[in-house]
Amino acid sequence: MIIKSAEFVKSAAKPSQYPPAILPEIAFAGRSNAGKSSLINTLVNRRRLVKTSDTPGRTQLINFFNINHNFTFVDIPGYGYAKVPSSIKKRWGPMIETYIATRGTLHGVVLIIDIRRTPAADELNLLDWFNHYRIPFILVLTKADKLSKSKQKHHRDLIAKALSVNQEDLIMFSAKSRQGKEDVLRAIEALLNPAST
Ligand SMILES: Nc1nc2c(ncn2[C@@H]2O[C@H](COP(=O)(O)OP(=O)(O)OP(=O)(O)O)[C@@H](O)[C@H]2O)c(=O)[nH]1
Ligand SMILES: [Mg+2]
Repeated sequence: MIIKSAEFVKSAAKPSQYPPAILPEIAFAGRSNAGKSSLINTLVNRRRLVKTSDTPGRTQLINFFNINHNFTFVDIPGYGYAKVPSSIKKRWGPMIETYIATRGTLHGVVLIIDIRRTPAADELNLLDWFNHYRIPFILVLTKADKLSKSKQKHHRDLIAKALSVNQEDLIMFSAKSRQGKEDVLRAIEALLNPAST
């Protein structure tokens, strides 16, 4: 898949603010600071289409991006950052669950996990939602550049066990080295066109 164009469409908190449900959608979810926005920028070859930040919890609304005038990437705010005000934390769960539950054009979710962290209850809860609402998902371990190749494999093994998935289901990725970019694009293409794979 070649990404030729990427444009910000809008930010939304609730369904009445979502753009019209026309194009197929791929959403990017994960813990705050995991590297969701960086992953999207790498995939679309743009340094700053999506704002990234050293301050976790900066992305607090659902952001929609038109890709190739053909489908939509959706940057979902991260969860699990302690310093986010509790009023925002309380909004997060319903905002995300409503999006996942009601967005008929949602073809799949890319769940992004920092390769150095062991997934916790938050990740398992998200996977429960995906299964409950029958949303296909792919799993990406990002910041792989922070570990040696042998440590990458070791951590992939630990994360696979924690999530009860096969190691092959975990794509290793780095926004810095661009390792895994083509693998992620291929997996997204399969989510967009399930019949052709
Ligand atoms: N070394 C390295 N740093 C990364 C990588 N991906 C993201 N980062 C850094 O991690 C920090 C957070 O990245 P973001 O892409 O903003 O993370 P996010 O998941 O969108 O965070 P929120 O929007 O706050 O939920 C930034 O300082 C990035 O530069 C990566 O693959 N390698
Ligand atoms: Mg972000």
